[in-house]
Amino acid sequence: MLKSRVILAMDKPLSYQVLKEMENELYGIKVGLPLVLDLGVDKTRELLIGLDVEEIIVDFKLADIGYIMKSIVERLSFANSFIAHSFIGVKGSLDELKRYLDANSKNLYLVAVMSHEGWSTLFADYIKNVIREISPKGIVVGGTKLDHITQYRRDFEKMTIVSPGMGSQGGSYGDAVCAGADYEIIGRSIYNAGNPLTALRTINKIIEDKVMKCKGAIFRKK
Ligand code: O7M
Repeated sequence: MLKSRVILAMDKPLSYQVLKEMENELYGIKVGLPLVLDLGVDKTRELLIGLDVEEIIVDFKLADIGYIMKSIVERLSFANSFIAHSFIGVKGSLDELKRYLDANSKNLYLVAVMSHEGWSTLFADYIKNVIREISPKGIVVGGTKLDHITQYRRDFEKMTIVSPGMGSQGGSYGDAVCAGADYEIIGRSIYNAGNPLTALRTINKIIEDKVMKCKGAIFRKK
C-alpha cells in the first residue's frame, strides 16, 4: 500500500531526527537548491543517505547543455531522480541527460506546467512534444492548475505526475491527486510548521480523505 502521496520539498534544513520520524509517512523528498546552498553537497548527502523513502529527487530545474547537466548530476549521486526544464529542447541537451541518467539507473522528471500565475502556456504544444520525445519517468504540473493536471493525465496516461503549489501557494491538499496527479509536493506548510511531523500527518489525512471521496474520478490512475 502507498504510504503517502506527499513529497516533502526540502528547501530548508530539517534535523535528521525529524526526517527519520517522517520517513514512514512520506513518499519522497525533493531537494531544493536553497537547501544545498545552505548545507553544501556533503552535508546534504549525510542528512539524506540513511532515510527510507521511495525517491530522493534533486530539483535544480536543470536548463543547460547536456555536458553541463551531466556534470551537475554526477556530483549528486545520492539522489535517485533529477528535475530538468523541458523548454530547453532535446538535441544536445535533454537527450544527453536522459541517456546519462538511464545508463546510471536514475530517473528524470521534466517541468511541464509551473504553479505560479505568470507561467505561459503559449509553448504547451512544444513542451508536450519534448516530453513525448524524451519520455521521462515523470512530469511536474502545478497543483494550482487542476485543469492542466487533468489534461496532462489524459495526454500522458502512464507518466508520474507530481504537483507543487499545495498549501502555501493556495492549492488545496488532495485536489491535485483527484485531478490526476500521483503525488503532491509540499514544502513550507511542513518545514515551517511548529511540529513538522504533526503537519505532515494532518496533510496526509486530508489527502487520503479527499482521495476516498473522489475515487470515481476518471483521471485518477491509482
Ligand atoms: O510548498 P511550497 O510552496 O513551500 O514549495 C513548493 C516547492 O515546489 C518548491 O520547492 C518549489 O521550487 C517547487 N515548485 C513550485 O513551487 N512550482 C513549480 O511550478 C514547480 C516546482 C517544482 O518543484 O518544480 C520541479
